[in-house]
Amino acid sequence: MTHEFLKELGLEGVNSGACGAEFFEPGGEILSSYDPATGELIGQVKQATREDYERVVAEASEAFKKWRLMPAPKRGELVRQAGNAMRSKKDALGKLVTLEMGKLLQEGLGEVQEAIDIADYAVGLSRQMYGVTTHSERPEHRLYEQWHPLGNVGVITAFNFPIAVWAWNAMIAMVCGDSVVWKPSPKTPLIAVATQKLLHPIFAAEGVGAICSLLVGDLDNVGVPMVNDRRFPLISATGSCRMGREVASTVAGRLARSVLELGGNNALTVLDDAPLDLALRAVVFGACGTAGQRCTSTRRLFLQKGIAEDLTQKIVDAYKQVKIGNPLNEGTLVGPLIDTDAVAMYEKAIEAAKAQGGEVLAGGNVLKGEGYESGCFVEPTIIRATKDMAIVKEETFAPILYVMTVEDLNEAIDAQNDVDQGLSSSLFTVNMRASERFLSAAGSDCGIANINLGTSGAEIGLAFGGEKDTGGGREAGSDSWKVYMRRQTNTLNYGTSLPLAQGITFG
Ligand code: UN1
Repeated sequence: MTHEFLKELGLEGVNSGACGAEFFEPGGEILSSYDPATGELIGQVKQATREDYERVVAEASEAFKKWRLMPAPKRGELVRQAGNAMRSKKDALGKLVTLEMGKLLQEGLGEVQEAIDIADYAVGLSRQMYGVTTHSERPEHRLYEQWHPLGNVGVITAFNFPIAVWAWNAMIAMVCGDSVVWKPSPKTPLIAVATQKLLHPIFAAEGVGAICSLLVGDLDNVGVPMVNDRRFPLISATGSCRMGREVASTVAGRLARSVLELGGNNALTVLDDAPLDLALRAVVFGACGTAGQRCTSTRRLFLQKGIAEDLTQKIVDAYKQVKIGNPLNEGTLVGPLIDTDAVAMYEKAIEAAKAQGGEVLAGGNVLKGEGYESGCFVEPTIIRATKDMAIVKEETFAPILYVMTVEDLNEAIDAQNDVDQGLSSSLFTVNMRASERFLSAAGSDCGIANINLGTSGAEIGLAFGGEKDTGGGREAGSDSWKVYMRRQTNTLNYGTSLPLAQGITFG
């Protein structure tokens, strides 16, 4: 099938996957990108070699020297143009996200909107990167702190949010005065190339194209060198806990910073008093949305015993209505998984759940036949489970929901927190004491804790990220920007003597 919007995005033939000061022809192997819904080839990208990596990083480092001196609001002006460029191509970019990644068109468009939102946020931020001043204990001295650009930021993104998570990092890092080198997932290279083609000219026109760089390439040529490279004072990586552990230890080994956004095993709890219609919709969106491939997808459901049977039945009934198919088609609610490896993990998790005593209440099958030839479609699945089952504590990047019954909120909080990951969590209740308890220091241990809405679909205005094995990183809004800058404490003596701090007299 030919897709007109690919041309609109400048994707044709074999696209270059290397861009520093400008796009150039890299020397690596050709990477093919397939539509997970149909198995059809969408496009191809020529990957970067180790030499291409060197060229781009050298150019990014050079561009940083100029970019860091540009006044932050001026940098914000270019980021404003970047946001507008994405706005002008929202439709085409959203369709490409859907085509290449497999999420619904509504979600593809929503993801591009999230990238636009963070660009808008970054523009305002470019005038608000405040440092504090305070009173010196010494006479005629002034104390203040400044935030300076940090350097090159390596941004390693996952397939599931192929543009928004890059934008969370890139838009903020850019107004902070950093160079951004993007290593996208090899599963979604085209959206990265299209975004780069769209935004790079804005920076190139100012002679700083390489502050917005791209390297499509494998681990050996790009990923591993980047994580080890002292020219990157910050690596921001999204992906599995296993990947995150390697990034964390390597980056820490060279005493640099990492921002990690790793696995989640997000729980939603519904108490007896909860608004059940809201809970039902939140559960279905949270567990089935993006075919369960969000870091924030709902994976565990704790139901208080009074409503457990009834709500479980309603969710099972709702799952029967969910239309599985091509995500570009209207009416589809669940698209494909990213590839057949993901399907294999789905099957493995269901087998494990059954072996550990779980009971499949809905779904559980890989779909075959017309419309499902790519082999990537699976039924969203509900499994009645117990909280001590080992599989319940693992993240499987697929639409599998484990349902468990609890006595009360305390039991739910304990069970919810009794996993390695700590990204997102939700409680449904109208009881003020219960909600405050859930949000208290003795409540949810996650980076995100919601009341009466689902675990996924966070806004960009506050920080996004999680605790424990989720990696501890924070991206997007609030004061997440600080990690992209270096803090300098300044003490200034405008007097004629040299008093020492702490009252010390010397000589
Ligand atoms: C992710 O899955 O990596 O909160 C990011 C959400 C989205 C971002 C998810 N705004 O579900």
